[in-house]
Amino acid sequence: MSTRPSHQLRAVVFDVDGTLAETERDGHRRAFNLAFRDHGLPYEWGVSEYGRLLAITGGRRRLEAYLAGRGHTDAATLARSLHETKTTHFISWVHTGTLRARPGVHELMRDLRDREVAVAVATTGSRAWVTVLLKRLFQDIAFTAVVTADDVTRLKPDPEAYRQALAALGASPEEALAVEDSPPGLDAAVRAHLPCLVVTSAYHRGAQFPGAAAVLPSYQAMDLFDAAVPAYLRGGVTAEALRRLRAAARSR
Ligand code: XBP
Ligand code: MG
Repeated sequence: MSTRPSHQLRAVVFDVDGTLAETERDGHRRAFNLAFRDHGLPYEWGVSEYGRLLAITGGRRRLEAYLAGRGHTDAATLARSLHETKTTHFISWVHTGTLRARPGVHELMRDLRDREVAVAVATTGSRAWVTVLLKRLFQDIAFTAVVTADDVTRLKPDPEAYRQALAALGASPEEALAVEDSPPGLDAAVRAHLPCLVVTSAYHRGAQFPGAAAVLPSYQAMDLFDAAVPAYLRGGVTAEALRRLRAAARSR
């Protein structure tokens, strides 16, 4: 009789912004501010203000809500145009900037790959820059599925991106694990019934993460990872580990 668990982990679905790299404060925020400048608009998003605006997921929606709040009657059209400019700035910054993957995440992906666990992405960021960033930072990782804002009708915290990723992977929620950094991201994963590991990022350090399977401050040291993640995860994320993660999440 085989001793293998019946449902081993088959896929890990990573969020991008905040989870794979600290892209928001000095990346997207700066690109939005350059777009305001290019379009002759008198706006500049500060670090704290931008943190509050992150509650609105999706750059174009974020812009539109902000512009509507400032009385722009053409907020939707203006947001679309600004977002295109912002995306161009962000892409050139990804190409030339000093953007780095969060310490430890690439190693985690390689471990998963070597264990034949599929690696995928579900993000509310735009495909135009997401593909560039993945290629630049994780060249040796073959992402089995990449679901972006362009592929869904509803952004996180809606579960659609995660559901699409699972469909593309051919995996059930029990066979997958989500990795997120933010409350809307966690909500999206939980609503798609995936257990979710939260690795908090700069903008979400103090947030509450009800329903998370585990919450870590970083991927950095494997010993920290081992200390914070329950022992049953260390032998691989098996069906039993996922069951226990779910039970731990429910008891929070
Ligand atoms: C990320 C987002 C995105 C980025 C900006 O959230 O909401 O809007 O802030 O990228 P998550 P775009 O990490 O939960 O996916 O301008 O391309 O939207
Ligand atoms: Mg995120």
